[in-house]
Amino acid sequence: MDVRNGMGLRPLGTSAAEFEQDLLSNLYYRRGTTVESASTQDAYETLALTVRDRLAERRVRTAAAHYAANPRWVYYLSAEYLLGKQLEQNMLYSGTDRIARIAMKQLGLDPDEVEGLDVEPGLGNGGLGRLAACLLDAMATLDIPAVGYGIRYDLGIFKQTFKNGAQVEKPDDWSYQGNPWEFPAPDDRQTVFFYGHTERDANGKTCWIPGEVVLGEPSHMLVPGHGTDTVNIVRLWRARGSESSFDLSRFSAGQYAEAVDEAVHAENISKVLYPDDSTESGRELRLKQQYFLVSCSLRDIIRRFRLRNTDWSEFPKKTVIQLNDTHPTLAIPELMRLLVDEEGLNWDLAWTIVRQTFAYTCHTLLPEALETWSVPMFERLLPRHLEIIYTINEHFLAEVREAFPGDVDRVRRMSLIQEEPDRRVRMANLAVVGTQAVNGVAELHSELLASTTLRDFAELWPAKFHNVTNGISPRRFIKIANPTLSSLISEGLGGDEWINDLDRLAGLEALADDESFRSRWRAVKQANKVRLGLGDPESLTDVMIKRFHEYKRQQLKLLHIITMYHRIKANPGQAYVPRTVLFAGKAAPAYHAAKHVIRLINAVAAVIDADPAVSPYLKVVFPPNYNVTLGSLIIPAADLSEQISMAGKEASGTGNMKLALNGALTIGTLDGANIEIRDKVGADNFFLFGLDTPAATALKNNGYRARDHYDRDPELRHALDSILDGKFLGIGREVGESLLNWDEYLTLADYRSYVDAQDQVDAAWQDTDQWTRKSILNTARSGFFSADRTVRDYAAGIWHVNPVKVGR
Ligand code: T68
Repeated sequence: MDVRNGMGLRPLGTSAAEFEQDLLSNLYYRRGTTVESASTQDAYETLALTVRDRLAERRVRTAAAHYAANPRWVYYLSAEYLLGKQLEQNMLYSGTDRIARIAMKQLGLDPDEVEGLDVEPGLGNGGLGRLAACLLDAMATLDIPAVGYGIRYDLGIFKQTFKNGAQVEKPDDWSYQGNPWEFPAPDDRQTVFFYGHTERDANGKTCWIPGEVVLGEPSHMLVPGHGTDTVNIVRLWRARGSESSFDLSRFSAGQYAEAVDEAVHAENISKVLYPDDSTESGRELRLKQQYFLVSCSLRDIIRRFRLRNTDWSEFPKKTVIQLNDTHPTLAIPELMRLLVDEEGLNWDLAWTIVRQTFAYTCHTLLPEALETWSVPMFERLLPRHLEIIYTINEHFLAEVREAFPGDVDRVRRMSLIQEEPDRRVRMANLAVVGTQAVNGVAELHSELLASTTLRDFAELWPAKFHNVTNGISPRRFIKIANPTLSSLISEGLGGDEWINDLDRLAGLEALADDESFRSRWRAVKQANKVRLGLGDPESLTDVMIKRFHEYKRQQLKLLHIITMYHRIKANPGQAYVPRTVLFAGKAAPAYHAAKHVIRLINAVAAVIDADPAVSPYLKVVFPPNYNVTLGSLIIPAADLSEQISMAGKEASGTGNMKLALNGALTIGTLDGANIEIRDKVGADNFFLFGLDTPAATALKNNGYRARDHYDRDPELRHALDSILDGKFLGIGREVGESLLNWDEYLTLADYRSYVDAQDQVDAAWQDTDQWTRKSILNTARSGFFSADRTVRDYAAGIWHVNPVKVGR
């Protein structure tokens, strides 16, 4: 029921004229200005509020429906969210995109200029953070009662700039102008403890006496579903000093810095997102962030539980908490602490509840990316949690000893505490022990998890291990990102139901053989290249967009570019397939090897650009500051998708799915979700190369020598020599030397196979009709990679939740 009826509130209109009225009203009452004197920022904020108001009503109804249903909830805990810009999405979901633009024009405002002020909240690093956003979108679209919990970092992922081709990081003060999408909820603030010590009272009850107290203040953003009235929320916590943290006496004594010391210290917790990708920073502040997120969120979850329930035994029936990697794993000992110390439950009952409540998604295989925390630091910061972890470990290791009598080595490997070379808490082990389900993010990844990284655990509890292949939001990554292709698809399929039912794209298969459809498909791709601002729309647009990491092998792509360069130099007269190679992505600020690769790419780009014999055929571009917004512009323009990680290293990848969905053909290894993409789109429509996981593992185990490949392959030698000889502005020797002398990720071993596959790409490109057919088939067969399917898999296999329909 529309709550507003009972409140005597007028429903918001759906016409452009009514929208215009509401714009004027919001401009006047919320911004305190008029059309004549409004700045573009005023106009933007007003537009955002006017759109937001139209979702607020759905939000109220959603909350009412959820309250009435008292359903089983999904709580998604993630240290990162890459939500992307909100305005365009919220206009689409509220059905106001058309009327908003008409209304703005009526008021003499330039819609593009106004919408251009929308800022992307960059509260994540890469795939893991974007996955969280795609899953929230799909949960709302599928009417699943869900709340996302995260941290409201003041500074998001750094802004990347280049200085002399090298990455330079700038802070990202994303909400400097405010954030109109956010609803602050200071009433729901929570208190978080750190440091201190534990004491036991006469009854043996444990009490934690904290050394620092910090407040967590929540605000939420709306997470609307598409084609439904459900509007869920993502609740983000910001750290605040408590009232007593401001030292008035010091201030009065003129000690201004000291007066705010404690408050600043507290607020630093949510100051900045750690820009690490797969490497543990080891900083205490990061552990503090993790506990801050977990402590605030769990108390909020319990507060919500109590709105409708009283009995703790109901808790796991009403609650499933999904841990997005190990970052929120402290939720396991924290819930134990709340149940045992604060609620007085006995240990066994509490442990049963905890285990039934949690599920854990693992996003990596790299052993160096598995989080561990030094015991002394952990003990100082979270003394009670360490005791709890020790007790969990005692019980758990007893279980292991019983299942595998005499297997001391296994006990040592599985322990929640690493003993050598130093004592550390192993978060992945804790996450497996404290949950009812563990999943990898693509078929291969889940198999490798169970057979390598988490093998001991899979042997103990085989039924606990699941696969849920990642997916992407079709709303954001085709409907919004690629409007022209979306229109063509809707026309071809006779409707736009495919946006919420992506398997329907299969209907495009028949059109792949239709000459006129193919030529329109091509025209869309070309228009998207023009929109992106790349030179020649006829050239093959070859894109590698992702975080910079050695295992992802941007350096392999670079060796191929240098090889093309040498071939053109050696035979300038010949005809070559013109290519525009586009790189985009950030390197962690402390990851020097990755930053050297960035610098070398920019140097190679400059050398090629300055060479008139080569530049007509080859262009390398590297726009800075890759983010969701830039990705949404690049992906629709891509012809070729580079997914060239060393087999067995990329857990899944999701950019690979976005590119295939938008009609790019993949050149890739048998890694992560590439395998499933190839299975779906067909081997003929995918360029496969390189060693598979068993072959790569065997090669590494049998003493890999990169130099053998260098010695044997003249083209490879030429490419590497040119780097080592400083032919590219003297940049990149570190890259060359690391490849030649070590090559951790088998770049040289895969070089020949990769370059040959690229030659096949060139040959295929020359048959325009065939290429377009393959492109259409890639889109037609990508339905599986919808995040809606991913969420259905979680719902059926792990969460066991049902949708709740929001009534009118
Ligand atoms: C990515 N992981 C995987 N990690 O690399 C990718 N790590 O294969 C997968 O598709 C994606 O997760 C979604 O499952 C990450 O993005 C991080 O960003 C990260 C951040 C902090 C610490 C460790």
